[in-house]
This record gives sequence, structure tokens and C-alpha cells, in this order.
Amino acid sequence: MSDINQIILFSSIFRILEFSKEFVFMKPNLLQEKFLKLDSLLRQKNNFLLVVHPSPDADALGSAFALQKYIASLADKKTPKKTEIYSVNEPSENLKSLFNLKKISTDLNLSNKEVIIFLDRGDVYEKLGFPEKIKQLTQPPKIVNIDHHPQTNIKEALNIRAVSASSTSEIIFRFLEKIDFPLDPEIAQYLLNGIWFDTGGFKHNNTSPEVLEIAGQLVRKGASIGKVYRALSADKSVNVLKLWGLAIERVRINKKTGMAVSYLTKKDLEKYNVSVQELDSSKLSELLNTIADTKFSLMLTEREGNKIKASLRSEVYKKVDVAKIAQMFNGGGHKLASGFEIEGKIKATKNGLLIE
Ligand SMILES: [Mn+2]
Repeated sequence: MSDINQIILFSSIFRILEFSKEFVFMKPNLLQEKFLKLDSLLRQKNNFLLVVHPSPDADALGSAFALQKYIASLADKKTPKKTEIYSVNEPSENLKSLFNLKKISTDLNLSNKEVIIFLDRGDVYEKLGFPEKIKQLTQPPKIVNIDHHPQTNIKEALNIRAVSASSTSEIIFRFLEKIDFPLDPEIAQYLLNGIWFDTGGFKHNNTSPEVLEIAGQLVRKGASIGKVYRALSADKSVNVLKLWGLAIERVRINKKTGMAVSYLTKKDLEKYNVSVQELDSSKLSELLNTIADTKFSLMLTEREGNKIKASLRSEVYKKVDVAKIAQMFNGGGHKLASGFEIEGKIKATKNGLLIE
């Protein structure tokens, strides 16, 4: 049994961080070289696997669909290019108006793949056991890792990582810009979907001047902010909002840590007939994070299989690194947005929330 309030109080993880004011793209020259390497790889090879992280978000899918379309443009009659997008589980239904989810495979098929590209979470390579799977192949494929998360390097890969980028979609934009690929409205929309999502609709501190410039270019190419806003932020059912209301009603504020914490159980979701995808607990955590005089939010949601998903949010001015909290529980993410999963059931008591 553990008390979430206690765990967080006793840990010395509240190191106040110096947030980088710098939005400059990391080591621009190195990255440009890597873009050219990536392009020659995409031109040389013909059979690709694009791997997105579990429960892929609009950034993972935005970068995958944009890259897939670019690769397809390199094909000619003599050399068709095959690209498969793989996700370990089905993406959330609310993404279906932005991406053709039928094109995503949940069966892993590594045979004949010449290049495997990990998008938006390089750590998936280890976590989903790819090193062992690849060892069994007679022809080892090339590995590419395109990511904006910290500490997700893959030793044997071409790592195209930029922690200062708002999103993986922004990195893909920079890549297509570098190789002078003309964006069509479809690719522009894919990339805008990813950037919009990872910047929380241009609200988070990763919304750099460059991000806004890129978004402007994408809109000029035919992408629509309204389309992604509607799919990912509006279009909520009454029952989802009722559950959000319940979570807000239950919010507790820990004065010592500045944590705003709330929870929803499996029973709650069943009562309102809402799936975890529909509920969108990360958005709910963002909402809790808007409570005045708090330092960060923690939203706990019970899932299938005796699991609890925790979603953490903070803001630059609050100076709490929530990734450090997530790491304590074997989770991960960014300084201002991260999460973890623990086993157990949530029990609310007078003194706090217990995980049993
Ligand atoms: Mn991302």
C-alpha cells in the first residue's frame, strides 16, 4: 500500500530547474548532415517500417503519415516503395478524422524490412524488445530514431534527435524543408496535427517563435487549425464532461508540495460508459494544472488489468520537473508533461489517496 502524497513528499525530487530559454534548434549543422543521411537512406532502400509508440498520439502519427507520404513520393515504376506503420495497440478513435487509422498495423511484421524508423519515442526500441527481435533476422535492418524526447538515444541507430524541438513533427518539417520537398495540403495537415497536439494548441512553453512560423507555413500550404482543434479538443460527449466534472469535484490540493491531485476509477468510467481514450486524462491533468497557487497536477485513472495511469503536468513558472516524478515510478516524458503507470486500485480516504 502506498500513499501518493507521502511518496511525493518524502522524495527529494523537487529540484528547481533552470528552464532553458533557448529555443534554438540543437546543433543545427549536425542535424542538417543527419537529414541528408536520412534522405539517402530513404532513396536507397525500398521496404520500411515506421514504429510509433504505444497509444500513439497526433505527433507520433503526424510524423509517421508525413514521412510515409514523402517516402511514397520517391517511388517510381521500377522501384515501388513499401512503408508500413506499426503500433503495438489501436490508436485512439478521436484521431480517425485526422489520420486513416486503417493504414496502421498492430501486427509486427519484420520480414524483408530494410529500414526501421522509430518516431516520437526512441525508448520504445528497448521497451518493445526490438534488439532481440532484430537479432533473429538474417538481414539486419538499418535503425533510425527521430525524436524530441530526452534520453531516448538508440546506440545502433541513426539518431535524429532534437530535445529543443516542440515535436517530432517539427523535426520532420525541418527535414522536408532541408531537402526542399514541396508540402501538399495533406502532409501540411499531418505535421500541423502533431505540432498542435504537442504544444497543447500553441499554449505550452515549447511554442517557440519558430513553431509559430512553421505553423504559419503549414496553414499557408493548406492545413487547418480548426480541423485539428475540433478533432482533439472539441467534439466531447456530455458524459466525458460529466466525468471531468467529477474529477474536478474530487480534486485535493497538497499545500506542502503544491500538487493538485484527482482520480477516476474504472467504475466511474463504466457508469458513464466512457472509454479511457475518450476520457483523455492528460487533458484533464492540464485542466487541474490551471488551478491557482498549485505547482503541478497529478491525474490518476484506473485502467484495465489492475493498472493506474498517472498523468503529470506543470508550467515553466511553477518550476517543477514532473519528469523526475514520473521517473521515480518508471515512467517518463518531458519536464512539464509526463506520466507513469502503477499497479493497484485507487482508494480515497480522509487523509489522501491510497493505492492498494
Ligand atoms: Mn511528441
